[in-house]
Amino acid sequence: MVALGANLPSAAGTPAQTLQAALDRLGDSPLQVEAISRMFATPCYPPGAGPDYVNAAALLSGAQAPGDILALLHGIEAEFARTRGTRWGMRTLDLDLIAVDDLVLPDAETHAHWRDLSLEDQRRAAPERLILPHPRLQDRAFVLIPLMDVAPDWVHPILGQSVAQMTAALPKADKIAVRAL
Ligand code: A4P
Ligand code: MG
Repeated sequence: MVALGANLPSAAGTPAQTLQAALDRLGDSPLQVEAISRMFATPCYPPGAGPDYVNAAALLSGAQAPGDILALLHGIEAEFARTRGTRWGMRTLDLDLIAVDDLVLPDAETHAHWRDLSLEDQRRAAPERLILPHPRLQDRAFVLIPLMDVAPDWVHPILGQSVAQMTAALPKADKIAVRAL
């Protein structure tokens, strides 16, 4: 499962056009695109850090190792001129690997560390190793609502909750702020 996000125009066009172009690139990659969500307009998190985002999710299949999938995603980000400046800064394209089946990487203890980080520490620290599932997935309407279109029944291997259950647990205000384009 991959989450796509953009809040700045790129050479491919508007954020929605950039996400479509990135999905086309995934279609040309060694991975198979099994399902694509609708696109959603979502308020920037944290509020005030930049323009609103367009977010989407895709379900892919393939035999690649998780690290190779992330490298492929980073390669596509680079093609769309994503530069890494501030953490949570504005971006032309962000591709996050949300989960690979029910894999937990690198281990449950490290996962708990990243999941439980205070907001302050989240701003300061970014993991150098691949963490799966993505440690913030359960908190984010802009990830979960697109995932509802492609994998509502996927169950988080640590939290034991499905995408549908995690979505139901989000604050109502977060959910109504996410609008299908
Ligand atoms: N990394 C470790 N695990 C993963 C994973 N599962 N998926 C590493 C992707 N990357 C992973 O990521 C930082 C480091 O985490 C990398 O070295 C990577 O190898 P990054 O993509 O360089 O930095 P980032 O995108 O700023 O961090 P991250 O964690 O992807 O940011 P977030 O937390 O996803 O925030 N608001 C709205 N409405 N919609 C959005 O899409 N996105 C962000 C980005 C902020 N606000 C947003 C949105
Ligand atoms: Mg990212």
